[in-house]
Amino acid sequence: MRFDLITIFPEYFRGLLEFGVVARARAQGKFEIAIHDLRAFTEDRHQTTDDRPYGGGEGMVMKIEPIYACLERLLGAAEREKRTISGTRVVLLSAQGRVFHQAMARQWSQLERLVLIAGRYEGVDERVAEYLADEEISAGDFVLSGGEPAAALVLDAVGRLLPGVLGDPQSALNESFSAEAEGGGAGLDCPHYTRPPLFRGMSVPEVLLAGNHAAIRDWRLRKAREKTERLRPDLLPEAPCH
Ligand code: 9D3
Repeated sequence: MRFDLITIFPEYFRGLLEFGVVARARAQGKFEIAIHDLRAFTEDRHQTTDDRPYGGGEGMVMKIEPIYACLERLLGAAEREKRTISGTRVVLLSAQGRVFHQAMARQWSQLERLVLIAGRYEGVDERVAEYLADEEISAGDFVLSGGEPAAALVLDAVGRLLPGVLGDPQSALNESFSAEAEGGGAGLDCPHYTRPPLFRGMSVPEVLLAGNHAAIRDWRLRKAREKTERLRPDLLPEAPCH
C-alpha cells in the first residue's frame, strides 16, 4: 500500500518515518509513504497556499489550486475519474469531517493507495471537499491547529492493519475477535498487569496470579465490561444514539 501526505509542514512527519511501527513497516517495504510539500505546487513567487475568505470574516482559507496541482501530479486526470476501480481514496482531514473510527481504518487498509490532505488555517476551500476529495474526515471533537496530527493518526491506524506490519499477528487476530465476538459491541479492553505482584502497596488482582484460566477469562470479560460502562457507556450495544 502507498500513502501520499499533502501538507504545508512536511517536517511534521519526519519523526513518524524514523520511529515506531510505521517506520519499521516502511523499512521492511511493507508500505510506501510519500510526503508532498504543497508549496512546491504553487505558481507564484511567494508560494501562496492560503487566501482571504470570500464574504469576509476572520482567518485565511487554503486555496484549491495547489491542492489540485498536487493531486493532478499524483494521480493524473484520468486516474481521478476512476478512483473507485483503481483502489485509491483521497481523504481531506478537516475539523468539519465525519469522525474517524476503526471501521474506516479497516476499509482503507484494503486500498492500494490512500491520499491524505492536511488542512490548515481557518479551513480549506470547500471545492476541495466537494470535487477533489472522496471523504472529509475529522480526528474527533476537539480543535487542532491543522490536519497534520490527524493525518499521522490515520496513517498509524491504517498502517498497523496491513499484513505483516504488526510484529505479532496474534494481536490483530485477538483484536478482531474481541470486537466481533461479544455481540458486535467493540468495548474497551480488559486491564493488564505485569511483575512485580506487589509494588508500594499496589497489588495485582489475585485471580491473575492463581492460574485458573477459566476464572481469568471470566474476570477479564467482567472487568472489560465494567470499565466500558464506567468510561465509555456510548460503546455499549444498548447505548442511546446508536
Ligand atoms: C471558528 C471555528 N474554527 C476554529 C476555532 C474552526 C476550525 C478551523 C480549522 C477548527 C480547526 C481548524 C483546524 N483543524 C483541522 O484542520 C483539523 C481537525 C480539528 O481541528 N479537529 C479534529 N480533527 C481535525 S482534522 C483537521
